[in-house]
Amino acid sequence: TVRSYDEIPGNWRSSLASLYTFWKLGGLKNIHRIMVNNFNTFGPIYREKVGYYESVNIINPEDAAILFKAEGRYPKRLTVEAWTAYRDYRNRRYGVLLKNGEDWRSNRVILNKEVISPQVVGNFVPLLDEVGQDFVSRVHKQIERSGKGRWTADLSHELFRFALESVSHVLYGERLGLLQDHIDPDTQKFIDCITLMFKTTSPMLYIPPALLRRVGAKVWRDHVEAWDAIFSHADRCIQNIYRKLRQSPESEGKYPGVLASLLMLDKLSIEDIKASVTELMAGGVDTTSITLLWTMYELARYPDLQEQLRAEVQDAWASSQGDMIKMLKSIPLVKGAIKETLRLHPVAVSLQRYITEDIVIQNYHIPSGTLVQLGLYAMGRNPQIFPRPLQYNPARWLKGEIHYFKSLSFGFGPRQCLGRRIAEIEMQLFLIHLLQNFKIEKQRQVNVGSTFELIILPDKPILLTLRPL
Ligand code: HEM
Ligand code: 2DC
Repeated sequence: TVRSYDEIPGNWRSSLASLYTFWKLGGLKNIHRIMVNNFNTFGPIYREKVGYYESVNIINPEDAAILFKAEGRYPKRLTVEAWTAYRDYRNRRYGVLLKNGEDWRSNRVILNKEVISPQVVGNFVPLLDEVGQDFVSRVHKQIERSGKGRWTADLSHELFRFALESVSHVLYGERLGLLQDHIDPDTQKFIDCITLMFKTTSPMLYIPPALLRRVGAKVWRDHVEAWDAIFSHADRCIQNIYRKLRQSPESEGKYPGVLASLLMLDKLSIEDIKASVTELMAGGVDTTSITLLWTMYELARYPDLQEQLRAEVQDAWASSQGDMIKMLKSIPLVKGAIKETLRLHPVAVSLQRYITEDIVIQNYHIPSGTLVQLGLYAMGRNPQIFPRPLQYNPARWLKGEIHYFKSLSFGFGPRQCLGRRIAEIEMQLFLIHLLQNFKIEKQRQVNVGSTFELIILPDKPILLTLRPL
């Protein structure tokens, strides 16, 4: 017989007990490890109440499948209230990230066509390839300048610029020029504000932003300042394209970028387009850059694996003869490496849905309307799900076996990451060019852990050395 909802294990009855584990394990910055700990204590399902929201947490791929089958026609995630509070406060429209219901769906369907459908992603390849090549040129230049035949640096800042340059090229069909030496201060501010925006969001998962706003708390003020800078810079970029398009709508058959395509399509209001394009621009910076940084870190730790990937890339290069679309079809190990990075270092600590029908998971009844979270970080490190989980092994994604609900780093279904294809192509092309040009090395002793600042980040700077082959 099925056990009742109230029998689900967990500290949910006693907020004090959960607060205690939360505090003991380092709280805020450790959510991912607290979740691992909770699964170890309670098993594959537990109920919890943290801050102002209650949820049921699951970890198994088979249970994830049940969850996503019950997500309904308008899948809804946990609302990040800091983000909606800012939009309400400044009277700015929600984009696809924050919309729900029919409004979300109608916008998303149109955006899908321009951002993630197979018919358009081919257009992104040359744009992203160009940025990848420029990154390599920039590294060669830095190596030359150093006079040491190598370049050692915390590459995160370089990767932020690379990522913003990449996503902007796709969105606007234009280069911003972020891989040159001089960077415009407004753009640097935009980059810094995205990081600040994420960082100031996480405390507000636990303390309602409305409250923080009323007492004039610093996190709220910083958060508003960050979003203000993000919106004003994105507005300028969007306005610029809009103006050009009105002056000369002819684009001579050249792919004009996502924004111009959406404007010409004329199916979404300008305000809706602006809101979603701003979200895409802001969502395109820290996510791919940090994933690439982790990948370089892992490849530096495993030099033999790095050589294997390089060999794959060189073979693919020889057989595709510069046809990048063809090339991208023959690098399974590089793709496996990206999946493997995201297994160990996911951007999102969890995936969540409000279920729209009653379900049974681990023999417990869960009523419709409940917020159910899949612990993505915990799942990626669980030995029952991924044997020898701490080993970075891209080949585990190659074998003929099916990875039923195990590859969920970008979410699932109609509400999955809208930037997924941009992110994947951008990261694949980056790694291709990097591996073709440089050896990646790191200092031996240093081991890097992770910290939670809304997204999962390295807990210390990662110093890497790039050496020409
Ligand atoms: C949503 C992961 C890069 C824009 C999401 C979600 C995840 C995710 C897990 C939630 C999906 C769900 O609930 O099922 C990632 C990862 C990235 C990445 C791992 C790179 C390594 C990007 C990029 C962009 C972007 C480059 C923009 C170009 C978005 C947007 C949503 C989203 C707009 C909300 C979609 C909606 O609610 O309909 N992402 N993301 N992401 N992501 Fe990404
Ligand atoms: C954070 O408990 C932890 O892709 C919370 O590009 C639950 C939660 C809800 C939504 C998740 C968020 C977590 C992590 C960051 C995500 C976000 C949805 C989209 C966002 C995963 C897991 C992200 C990084 C987007 C951000 C776009 C934004 C900057 C405009």
